[in-house]
Amino acid sequence: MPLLADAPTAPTRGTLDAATAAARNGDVHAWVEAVAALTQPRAVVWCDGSDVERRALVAQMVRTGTLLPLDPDLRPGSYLARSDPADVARVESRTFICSPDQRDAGPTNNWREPGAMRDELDGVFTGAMRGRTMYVVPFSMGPVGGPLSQLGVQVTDSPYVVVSMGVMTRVGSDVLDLVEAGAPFVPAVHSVGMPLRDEAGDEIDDVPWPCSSTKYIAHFPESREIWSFGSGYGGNALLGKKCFALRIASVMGRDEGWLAEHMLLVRLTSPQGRRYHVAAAFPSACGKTNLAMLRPTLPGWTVETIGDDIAWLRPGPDGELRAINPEAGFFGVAPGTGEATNPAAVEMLARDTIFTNVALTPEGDVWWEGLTETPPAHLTDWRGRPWVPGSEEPAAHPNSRFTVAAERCPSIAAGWDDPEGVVLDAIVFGGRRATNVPLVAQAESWEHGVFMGATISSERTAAAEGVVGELRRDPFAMLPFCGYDMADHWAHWLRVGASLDRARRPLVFQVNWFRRDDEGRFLWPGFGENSRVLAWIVDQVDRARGLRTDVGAVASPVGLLPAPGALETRGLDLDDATLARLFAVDAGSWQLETDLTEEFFATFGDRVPQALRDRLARLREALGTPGAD
Ligand code: GTP
Ligand code: SPV
Ligand code: MN
Repeated sequence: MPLLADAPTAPTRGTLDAATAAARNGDVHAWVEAVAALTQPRAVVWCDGSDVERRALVAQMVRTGTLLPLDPDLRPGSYLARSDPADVARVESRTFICSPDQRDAGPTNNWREPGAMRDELDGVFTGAMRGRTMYVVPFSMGPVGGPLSQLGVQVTDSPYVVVSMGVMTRVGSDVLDLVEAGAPFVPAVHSVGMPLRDEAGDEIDDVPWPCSSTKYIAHFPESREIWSFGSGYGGNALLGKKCFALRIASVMGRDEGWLAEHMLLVRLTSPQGRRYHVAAAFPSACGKTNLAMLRPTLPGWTVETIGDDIAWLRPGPDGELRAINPEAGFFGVAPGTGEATNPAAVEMLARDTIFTNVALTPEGDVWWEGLTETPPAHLTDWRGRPWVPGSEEPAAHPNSRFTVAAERCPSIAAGWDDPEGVVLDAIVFGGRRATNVPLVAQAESWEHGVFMGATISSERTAAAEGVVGELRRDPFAMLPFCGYDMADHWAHWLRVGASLDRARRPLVFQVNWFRRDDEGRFLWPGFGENSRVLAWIVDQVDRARGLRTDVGAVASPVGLLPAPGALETRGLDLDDATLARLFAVDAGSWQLETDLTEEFFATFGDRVPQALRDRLARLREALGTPGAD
């Protein structure tokens, strides 16, 4: 027994624990009071999500220089925000999963012991909002009150975040009514971490984009809490998005039998008028928004948008898998968005959009790399500096973004926000791979599909800090977003699949738009031409259902590939050699991939489901032993 004198002194903590206790009791008012006692704002404002409120906040941000109004004739209702140059992307190294047991966070997350993290957060949040207004934002992920929806309340000291949350989620007093009546909610606390008064009460000057060099994006899966400090950037600060709708929701889904995924959702209609719903998971900046808004080049097909980033999937009463887009807007990558690549997005961004870190034209409009082929002769770059064509750095930050309401999307599907969701026919996994991975392959079974998802690797993009282009594993495109052990996530997928009706279970596919030739050029034209791949995917759905009897696929070691002629390539400027390269499966390189997969699996220890180990063994067998021919 330790002597009393040796016992560690209890940490002197402020009121962070009081906030947690109030949230656990479901008392939103006590929670807000406790957060205010901790962060010491000058005022507390309860938001109702109204247009009057939005206009007032926008006007205030125009005065403080946070938002620059664009020319109302060129880009009505639209604004440009320039972030601090050091606050432009998600900070994965400062993102924490604070589960009581480290094993539950798994090897892919930064884990912190919850008590230790609470102590640290208590320190940084104490007085963090001094001199600022604290806004209380009640929001719903999914239609308010829907059977697949969830509620949250975010407090924040950033008007940019309030207005952005109003676009990206359903904010309103109807949500607060539900919460006050006892509906469970996810408590989410956000501060930019730059108080306007010091401890002595002396004033500190504000800046257009306040943030802190100290950052915390902390999640407590057990109490479903989110605490975010120091950043104003999308995924770090709009807490309904990655923090709630993926990290916390994935844990809810694990416990309740559903799935929260980094997926777009589309409805396809064939020339015969048959409708299909497809969900696709690609890592950040790997083409979800583009595929979600695709304008098919194949005659007679239509693609309508349901969601572009997050989908919640839940088994329905008849053994089907239902999906909703829990968001209400799009926070999309600007660079690369142009008339030739994504005309629907260009049309969508014509008005009522907040742009962050794009370039400004002398006329008061926006520009980014890829919007037009020829850049304007003079621009102001994303940091506010003069820019001319040929300048060393890009005019827009590579991770510059637009924030716009889903309703603005010209391809938005009728009933996209149906609270019951849509029934999924196919699930697609993808990544950005210059080599090896074929344009499209179909999984032989649900288990094989889970193996495909579990083993995705992709070249890094600018959506998060890190070296762009570096290859990394990004299982289910959820590496930075799964709130629990990734291998448990795979086991959960196997369980959910087993609970579905076999005949109604979605088919699973893998795609790669990014394979390159020896000169580094993309082999596949991508964008609207991806409709050809989608058409093959849903043709395979028809074949599985006995609606077609022609041969659609041939076996390969890595899955079923389109049979000769089954993928419509007429009208494409694509020779047979290029087509062959798009589907080439090189046994030697794939043997190396399987070695890497084995190493990757080993990092999860015994939590990797046996079904996935079996699939790896089968893949090796199918590839043959290297050298033995
Ligand atoms: P997050 O919002 O970060 O999750 O990204 P996302 O997955 O929605 O990616 P997005 O659709 O915004 O695309 C990112 C980049 O990839 C853009 O610069 C696109 O132009 C480019 N891209 C998208 N689809 C294709 C494609 O089919 N082929 C090629 N070559 N590039 C593509
Ligand atoms: C992503 O990085 O996957 C995004 C942007 O969609 S963010 O909201 O910042 O996560
Ligand atoms: Mn994303």
